[in-house]
Amino acid sequence: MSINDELFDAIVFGEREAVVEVVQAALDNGEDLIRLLNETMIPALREVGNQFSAGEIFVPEMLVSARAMQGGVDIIEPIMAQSGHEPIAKVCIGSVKGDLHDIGKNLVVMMLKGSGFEVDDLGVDCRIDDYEAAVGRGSEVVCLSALLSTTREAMRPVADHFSNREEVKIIVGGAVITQEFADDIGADGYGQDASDAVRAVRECLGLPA
Ligand code: B1M
Repeated sequence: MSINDELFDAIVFGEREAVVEVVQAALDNGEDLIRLLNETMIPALREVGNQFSAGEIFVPEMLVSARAMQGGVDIIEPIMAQSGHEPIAKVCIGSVKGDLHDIGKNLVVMMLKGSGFEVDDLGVDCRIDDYEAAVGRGSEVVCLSALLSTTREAMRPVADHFSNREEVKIIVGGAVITQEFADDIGADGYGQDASDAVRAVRECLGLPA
């Protein structure tokens, strides 16, 4: 069994210790961790989602897989987050009100930090007040993440709240978000995945790609 198959199965079956072991070994061997993340770890969680949709597994199994995945992300995060430069700008990010999914958001945090931004991570189930407080702490960009069709509408009041403040930019993303939706709620940008989120943040601040 290849290291990729082993890691894929360990996430699907929720074996956190095995995930940690394989990712640590990959790190020690100097493997490309971003590739491992994109080509093995994220597809493994997609498979978990497919099994959930098909009624083959239920929320507890999804949760165990998510914890196993996070075990691997926790190893990758500090390596990716080292940018070694003065922060380009401060941004905040949170999963919107009612949304408890945070793995994708954590990957966006990782990529933003690795690209030189200071990130105020607000966690999950964030209200307008949480974003407002982060802007008060100096965030120039408010990043919103949503994974559920039922929670994406929670982005709209946040975008409305900041709509007449030119200095605060709004970037949205997550599996249920599209460019059309971003335009519809008046967001300043949309990121399709974690690296595209960095592109969108840079663009809304007028920074070169
Ligand atoms: Co949930 N869940 N879940 N879940 N879960 C999904 C999202 C689902 C698609 C599964 C399915 O049905 N196939 C489905 C949503 C359907 C829909 O609304 N369209 C779903 C559901 C229904 C639910 C519950 C309602 C289930 C229930 O209770 N009956 C419930 C809701 C809880 C809540 O939030 N209130 C629920 C709960 C959970 C767990 C807690 C068990 C767990 C989350 C644990 C955690 O996050 N700590 C969980 C999981 C693990 C999933 C799946 C399997 C995996 C999500 C994930 O982490 N993906 C998911 C199925 C799937 O994704 N196919 C599913 C990997 C991650 C790297 O991708 O988060 O998309 P993603 O992030 C990407 C991009 O979206 C983007 O970049 C990331 C990296 O590329 N991105 C941004 C994200 N944020 C961004 C912000 C940006 C830009 C890009 O700019 C600001």
